[in-house]
Amino acid sequence: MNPDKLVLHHCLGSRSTRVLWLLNEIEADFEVVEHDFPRGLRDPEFRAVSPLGRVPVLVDGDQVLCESGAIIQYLCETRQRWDLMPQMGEALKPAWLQWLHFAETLATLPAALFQNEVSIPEAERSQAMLELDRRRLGKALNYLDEQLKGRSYLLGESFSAADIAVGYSVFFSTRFASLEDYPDLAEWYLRLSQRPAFRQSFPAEVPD
Ligand SMILES: N[C@@H](CCC(=O)N[C@@H](CS)C(=O)NCC(=O)O)C(=O)O
Repeated sequence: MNPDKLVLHHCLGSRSTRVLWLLNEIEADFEVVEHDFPRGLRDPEFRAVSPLGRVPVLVDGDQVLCESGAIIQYLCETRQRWDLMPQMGEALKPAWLQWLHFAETLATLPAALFQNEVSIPEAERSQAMLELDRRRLGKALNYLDEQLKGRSYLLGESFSAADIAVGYSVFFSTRFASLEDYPDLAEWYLRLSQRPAFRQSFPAEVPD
């Protein structure tokens, strides 16, 4: 492995897709180490890099980062991609930060539903919890739909890395919710999915 190259530990369709998408957008020089989900994440060699056994992990020389939001901000700052992240003091910076972190507020909802599906035998699942998470997911998607009314991207007319962070969460959400009920959100997501870097980063079955 070339020590000068960025290394991304990735699982297909997981939150590491955010980082892969950003790396593809900025045409960075990077290598991907792909792991099978979830078994590959238990590998002792990977655990040495990521003690919690989660992806993404980005290795940049001596720096090892393992939160997708932090990695997005780190890459924008170190690569000075102010087109993708407003600088401190710019009017849109607070909104950018808010969306970057909202991405995880949203992603935890499909993540909870997914965990239920894969880790808990059907008879032991709490229908009340599932219903609560489904309702919370609908509420978060509705909020996003309202915020996107009259704008092309989260910050207005310019695409930014906040669209990447939240765009991935919407991709994950479509496993449990239809975007048909959220027209402005659906249009924005379609716009994102037409970007070449999106297509390079997601599994093949994303919408046309
Ligand atoms: N907040 C973290 C969440 C990372 C995370 O939970 N990743 C999932 C994949 S989407 C994972 O690696 N899960 C493995 C596990 O829970 O064992 C981030 O945004 O990077």
